[in-house]
Amino acid sequence: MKLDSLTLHHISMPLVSPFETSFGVTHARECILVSIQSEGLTGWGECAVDREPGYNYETTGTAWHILKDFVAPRLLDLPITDAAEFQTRVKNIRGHNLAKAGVEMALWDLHGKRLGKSLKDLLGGLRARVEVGVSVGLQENPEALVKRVEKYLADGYGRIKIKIKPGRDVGDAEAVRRAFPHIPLQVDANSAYTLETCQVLRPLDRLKLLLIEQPLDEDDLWNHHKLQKQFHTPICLDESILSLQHARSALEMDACKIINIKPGRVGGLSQAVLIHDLCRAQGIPVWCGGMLETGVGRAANLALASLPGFSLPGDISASDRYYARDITHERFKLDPGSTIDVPSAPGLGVTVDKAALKKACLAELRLADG
Ligand code: OSB
Ligand code: MG
Repeated sequence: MKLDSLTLHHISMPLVSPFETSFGVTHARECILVSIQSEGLTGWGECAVDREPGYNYETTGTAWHILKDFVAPRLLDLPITDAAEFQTRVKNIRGHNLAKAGVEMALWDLHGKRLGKSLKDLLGGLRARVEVGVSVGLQENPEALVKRVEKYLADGYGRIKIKIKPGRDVGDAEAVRRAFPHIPLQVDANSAYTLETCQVLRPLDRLKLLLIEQPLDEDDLWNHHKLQKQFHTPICLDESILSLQHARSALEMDACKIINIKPGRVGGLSQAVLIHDLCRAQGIPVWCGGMLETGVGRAANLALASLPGFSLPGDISASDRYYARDITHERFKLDPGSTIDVPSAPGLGVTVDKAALKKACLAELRLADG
């Protein structure tokens, strides 16, 4: 199909409460939504970047530049059919996975709308609803954390993840475990440790955690291997896995026992599916991570998590855990059994609320051929 235009929407979405990790505090989520217009249809995608390069090197600023100056020109001058062709077109743009993934998502949405098929069906998803958990940011102190966890459990979340950082790790995890001896619990360090400073985490091995997520630097696969030998608890990689090849290497060197798959981080849903397939073939559990997405990105995460290898609950919480007003008309709600329904309408299965978009918009740029 020939694309008529591609529009970038830089938006800022206030969170219902600040989200603190080892790399900083987020009060409002900034990201870039991409809309693609073609043959009377519009496809939407979300670049899960943030204002600051805390999670990885990409920001709303870098994504804007890469999309405007390099990705859009490769799409607008020639017709394009699908995600595979998109990946070929952008192959000589190194890195910038979050930026690319947002455009790929918009193409998937468009493709689904043209065929009248949901993204879940296009990707080969099997489940109509997926099991989810909640990611809890760092709180003032362990007591406040226990209170916050108690509230999410009361809301119906069946799996809790807490963020940790040096000085706020074993004490926090022990407090939650003491208060709730039997809940499925995991921790996420977002690369805040080294192999040396990680030794303080040894007591975590007695807390029956599901996993320890990304303790070391993203480029430190070999030390994750050494660390995994020291811990019984599975190490799960997030930031380290940017491609199918990274996943292969990590598994081959036993750098982890579980992989967190985020479509943005790996450059798109097509790569995410390939990593899922690899892990499934090797019996490695995967789960769908989150980046505080709006309803657009959340819809894609739900579709991805409906694939059969996603055997652990995803970081895909209900809309009200993030935003008082989301960017989509549809709001995702938590159902019994700690599940959320996977959208079944064509494409992503969500519609963008134009008034909400206008309110959240910081900048908009429409790019067309010629
Ligand atoms: O490391 O998984 C992470 C949010 C932003 C950036 C990185 C991460 C997270 C989360 C929140 O943990 C997951 C979510 O609920 O979207
Ligand atoms: Mg993580």
